[in-house]
Amino acid sequence: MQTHRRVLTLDEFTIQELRQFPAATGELSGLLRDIGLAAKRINVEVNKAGLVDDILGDAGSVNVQGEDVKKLDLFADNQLISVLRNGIYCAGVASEENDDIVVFDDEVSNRSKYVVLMDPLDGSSNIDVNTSIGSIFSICRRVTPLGTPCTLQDFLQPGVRIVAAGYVIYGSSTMLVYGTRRGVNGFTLDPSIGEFCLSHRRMQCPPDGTIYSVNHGNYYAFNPRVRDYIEHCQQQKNYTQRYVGSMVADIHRNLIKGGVFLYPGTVAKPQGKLRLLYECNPMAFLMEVAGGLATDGVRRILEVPPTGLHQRSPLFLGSRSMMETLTGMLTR
Ligand code: AHM
Repeated sequence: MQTHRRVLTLDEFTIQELRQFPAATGELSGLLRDIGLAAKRINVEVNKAGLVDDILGDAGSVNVQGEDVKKLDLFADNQLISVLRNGIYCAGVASEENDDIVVFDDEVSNRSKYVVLMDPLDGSSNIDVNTSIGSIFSICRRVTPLGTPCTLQDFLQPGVRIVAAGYVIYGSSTMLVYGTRRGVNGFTLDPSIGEFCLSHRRMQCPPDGTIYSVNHGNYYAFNPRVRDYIEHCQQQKNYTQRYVGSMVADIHRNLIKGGVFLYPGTVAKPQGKLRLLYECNPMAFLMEVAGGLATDGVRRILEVPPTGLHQRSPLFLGSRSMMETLTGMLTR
C-alpha cells in the first residue's frame, strides 16, 4: 500500500525546530506564526483584487517615500500591525508605510524581546495588473531594556543583528519563505486546509546562475561600471534577462534558479530606490543564509549602519559566483 508523506505545517515545523533547543522560549516561533496568520489574511484580499472595487487602486495618499499608497498597501500594513499588536511576542513595528515606529506600549508588549521591520506589500504598483507581489519582514532582538517601551534604537540595527527574516510571495501559489541562521525554508499555502506547508526544505541559492535581473530602462542612468557588468551579461551566450519589477518575485526566482538581482543607484537617485531596513536587509540576510552574497556595490549590505528608518541603498544580490564577478567589476 502506498503511504503518503505527511507534510509539515509552518507551526509543526517551528515546533520541531524548537524541540531541538530546550532552552528556547518559543517567542520567535510565536512571532512567525503571527506573521503567517497576517499573510493568510492579506492573501485572501490579494486574491479578491479585480473582483472587489474597493481593493484596487490608489488610497489617495502618498507615503513617506513620496510614493502613491495603494489600498492594499494600507490593508496589509493594518493586518500585520494588528496581528502583532494583539500578539504577545512583539514590542513594536517599523513599516515602510509609516513615518515613525509603532510602539506597542503595554505591559505585555514591553516585555517582548523582538521588534519587526517590514514592507507590508512590496511591488504594489503591480497590484492593478495581476502580477506577483509580496510582503517582506525581518525580526531583530531589541537593544533597550525589557519592560520598557521599545525605541528607534531597537530598529536602527545593522542587518548582521537580524535574528530571522522572510517574505511572502502572492504569486501563482502563495509561499512564505523564512530564514534563521540555521537555514532558509519555504512553505506553500495549501488553500484546502488554510495552512502554510513545508515545500522547500533548506533552500540554497545555486552557487552560479544564468539570470540577471535589472531595470534596463535605467541603463543610461547607471554608472559605467554597472553598465559594463550588464554588457558582460549580454555577452554570455547562456545568460538571460528577467525582471518582473517586484523584488520578491525577482529574488525568489533567482534564489531558486540561480542569478543576480541589481537595483543600482542612478544619476538622479544615487542611493537607488530600495529601502535598507525593509527590503535590502531582509533579502540580503536570506540570500546569505542560502549561500549567496549581497552588497551595496562596495559594502556587505548586512554591515551597512542604518542612520534613518527609511534610508535607501543600492542593492546587488544573488548567486555567489555571479556576485563575485559583479563586485569585481564594480570595485576594480
Ligand atoms: P513598489 O512597492 O512601490 O512597487 O516599489 C518597490 C519595487 C520593488 O519590488 C522592485 O524591485 C522595484 O520597486 C522596481 O522598481 P523599478 O520600477 O524602478 O524597476
